[in-house]
Amino acid sequence: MLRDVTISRAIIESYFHDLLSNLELDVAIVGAGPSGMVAAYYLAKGGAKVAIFEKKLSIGGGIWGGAMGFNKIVVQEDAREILDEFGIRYEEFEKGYYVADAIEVASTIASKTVKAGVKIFNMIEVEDLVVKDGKVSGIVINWTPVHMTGLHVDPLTVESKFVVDSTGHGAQVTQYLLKRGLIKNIPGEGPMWADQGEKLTVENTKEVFPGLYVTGMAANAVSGAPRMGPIFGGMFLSGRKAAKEILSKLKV
Ligand code: 48F
Repeated sequence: MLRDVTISRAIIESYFHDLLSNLELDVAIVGAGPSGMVAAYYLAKGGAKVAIFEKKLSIGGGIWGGAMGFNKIVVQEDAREILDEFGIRYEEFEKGYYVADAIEVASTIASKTVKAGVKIFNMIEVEDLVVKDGKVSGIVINWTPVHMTGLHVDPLTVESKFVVDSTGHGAQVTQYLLKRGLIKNIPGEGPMWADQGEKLTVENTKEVFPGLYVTGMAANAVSGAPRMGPIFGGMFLSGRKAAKEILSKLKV
């Protein structure tokens, strides 16, 4: 006979084992959108200990709905090799424009990322950063429902050598530094311009404060670069670039 309490014990022991073993990380990624998951995948492949914290119940960020709910995304030539790396199928619409099924993209990236060794904690919101001696050295986490209900409950912290702000358009994690006067300005993203937005999201992927990287739309929001809509190559390339740079710093 199945015991209800054994089911509970299995979940609690397994979950808290994972949580405890991810309290000290090489890299804490905030946000399980395309840029965050791709960064986590390459970091894990490179041997880093990495976990993603996602405030929503579902992961995937802005991938699922394609554009206007038409669940297809477009990827340009530069990023095609990342679709190949993940084994995502696509069709060439016109030279240099590849179209993929948004559901396959989100589910495949998520699956490969988890199987590469990344633990994804959903329903956990990063509400602040740990900053010591002028360097970001961890994240402050709380259950999303605590924030939603406005309950007065103190958070926990996770220590990490690097934090990656992959929170998308709001650059929510970098905003915590702005609020404290530790960085001067976050101009926010500019109006739509796919070509420039895609180039600049990769260029703007960088360490914006010691220990804090930005990727994807957060990178453009922090630098005032354009949004780009339903083309995703820049998100993937940004995640890969952040992973490469962080891996080389971790080795140093
Ligand atoms: O927005 P999102 O998909 O970020 P991205 O990787 O990709 C942007 C594209 O989806 C699209 C686009 C493509 O051209 O413009 O918008 O830059 O994913 C961001 C994730 O971060 C989570 C949020 O729920 C989403 O899943 N997130 C935001 N703030 C927090 C957070 C937070 N404070 N703590 C944890 N997760």
